[in-house]
Amino acid sequence: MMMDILNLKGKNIVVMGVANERSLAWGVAKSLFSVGANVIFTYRKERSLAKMEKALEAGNYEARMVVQCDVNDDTSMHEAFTKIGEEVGVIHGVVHSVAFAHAEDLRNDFVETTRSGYAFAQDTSSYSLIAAAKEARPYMKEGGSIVTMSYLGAERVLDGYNVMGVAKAALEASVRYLANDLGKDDIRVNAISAGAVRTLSAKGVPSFNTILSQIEEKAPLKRNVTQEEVAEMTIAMLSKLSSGVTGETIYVDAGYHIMG
Ligand code: 1JT
Repeated sequence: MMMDILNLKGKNIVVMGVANERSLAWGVAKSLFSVGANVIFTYRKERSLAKMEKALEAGNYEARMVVQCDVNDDTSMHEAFTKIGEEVGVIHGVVHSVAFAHAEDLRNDFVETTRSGYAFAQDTSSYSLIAAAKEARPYMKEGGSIVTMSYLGAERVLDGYNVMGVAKAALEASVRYLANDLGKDDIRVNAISAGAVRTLSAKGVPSFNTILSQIEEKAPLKRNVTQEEVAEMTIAMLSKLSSGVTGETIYVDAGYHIMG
């Protein structure tokens, strides 16, 4: 069968960052279910758990495990991955689709960023990948793949992205350093730089409609990308299809980033 070339059937994949059915992480989870992977979810808020349970039920999907995990807390991260590792034995993949910053840090000029707002954005959106890699590593005994979600604001100045841009820059650099460390264990680490997709994160962005129409005008494909397209590239990066790729940032953005 076609999906056998992915080699994801029966593999244990941890998905972090489903807030609702629009989440990029939820798109990845749906694709993982469709190729027969065992999906293990982590969530922070009870509200996210409720939305996820509803989405699982609506799609008739069965999670292998659902575990609470606060990425800002070392103990919580350690306990979550210990629970997962002891239950499933081997972890084959981790999808890190987690970011947060305080609203005022996206609203005010970047120069006004506070020390605490900077630290919070970095801790939640960038350090959390390092912590996830550290905690998952002991259970990734058969090699594996770690994929995180980034955004163009990591390397370009996008009005309003501000402190998140700096956090995504650190995230993409962390992908390279983690790839170097974990390569010896046959663990690959990559980022997907997703084009703008209307998710919960995008909701608080007043200029989001403008961003979407600028992409439609300018991107080579003359359109925006979908949750499914981001999910399918993530599946490719988790799968055997990408076995020679690590430390990379892959753009799923209708080609927008190549334009001047
Ligand atoms: C966060 C937020 C991370 C929004 C995000 C994000 N990654 C992408 N977006 C959407 C976005 C936001 C802005 C933007 C373009 C896209 C909000 C909560 C914190 C984490 O401006 C050019 C601001």
